[in-house]
Amino acid sequence: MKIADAKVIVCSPGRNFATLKLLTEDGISGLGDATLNGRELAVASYLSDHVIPLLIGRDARRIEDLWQYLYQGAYWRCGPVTMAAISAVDTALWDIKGKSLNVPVYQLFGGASRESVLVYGHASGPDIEETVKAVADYRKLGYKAIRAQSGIPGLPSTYGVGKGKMHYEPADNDIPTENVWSSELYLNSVPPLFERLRKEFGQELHLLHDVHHRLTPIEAARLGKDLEPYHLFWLEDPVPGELQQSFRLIRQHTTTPLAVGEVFNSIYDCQQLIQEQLIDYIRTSVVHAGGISHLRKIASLAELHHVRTGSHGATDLSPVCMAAALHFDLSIHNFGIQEYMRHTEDTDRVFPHSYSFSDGMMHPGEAPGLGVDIDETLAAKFPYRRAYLPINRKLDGTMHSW
Ligand code: CS2
Ligand code: MG
Repeated sequence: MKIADAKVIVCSPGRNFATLKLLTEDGISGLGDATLNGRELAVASYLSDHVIPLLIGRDARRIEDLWQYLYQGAYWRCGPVTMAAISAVDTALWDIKGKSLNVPVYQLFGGASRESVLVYGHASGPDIEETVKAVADYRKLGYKAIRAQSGIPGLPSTYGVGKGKMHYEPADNDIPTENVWSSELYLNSVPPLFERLRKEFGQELHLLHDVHHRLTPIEAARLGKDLEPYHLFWLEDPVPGELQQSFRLIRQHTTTPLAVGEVFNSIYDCQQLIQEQLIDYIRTSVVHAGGISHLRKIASLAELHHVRTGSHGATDLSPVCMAAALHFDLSIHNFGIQEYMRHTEDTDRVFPHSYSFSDGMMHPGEAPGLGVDIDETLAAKFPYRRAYLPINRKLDGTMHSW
């Protein structure tokens, strides 16, 4: 089953997506998401200029060998561009394998470990009361788990607080928007938000919060401690994740569960975090951490150490990634939760899919392969538009992590 053709489709039905499409000599096609928010064309070029020439004529059934060929063969290991490209190839090959055997991809990984997959969505508002309303709207849709972010009194804008009601798109400009940051103002604003949310919604609803890597370890420890009475499902990305051992300090001070990993590219980025049980949830995604094959290795390491998964699933992860994530989530034992931010209607029309949402849970569907397609004619009507993620500066103008 040789790979006969391959191409990268870049489109922007509401936001930019880069998608790899592989075609075998038997006429089976497979899709992989290659989207790297704000740097989409770098991955498209990596695939078109450096990977596709290596794929033509190779056996599409040898997924692990092709993964190692691209990973070890590049000499230059890891990094978001390389790993998004490898992810796309890996995902497309699993899609082809499922279709060739006429089974949904999750059946290739031991079948379903659960009936459906718990997901969470983002509720946000400019102030606490608007955030309460946004959480209520998500509850009406059936969500059992909701991430809550609120504007910070005294700061004009904050990353993570969406402008619309149900959609959230942080890449908003053809030069980066600038947000202003103050850890002091932020740390004072978050506990009252969750106090209010618990008062309004009781104990049953799962509540999550994303710090977006903006605190120091001791600040994060304070926040985790202050939030303990409100029993968060998790506190996400409390500090920049590069220094894995910095989580030791946070861990010493708080029982609030910790989640990290949306910007990680490989198992080596989270090895210490998992082995020392410094986190509770690993958030690596199919598209940014080496595809389904590599994500399964991360999940296996995590399972040994009682760490569960909680894959990134913001709007910039395409429906192809969403489908792949759901097959992965349904099959592994140590699944925790899946992030699910809805795509625009245009995106859903460009990528028709078999996955579905009902009562706060999702299922990948029973279509062979991933169960997602791309309408190339429609995709061509939405050309690429340069868009960047915002940046963050402290009140005195110093660049800050967001
Ligand atoms: C966020 C995302 O979903 C999340 O948890 O952190 O908004 C993230 O910042 C974007 O996906 C970046 O592309
Ligand atoms: Mg996040």
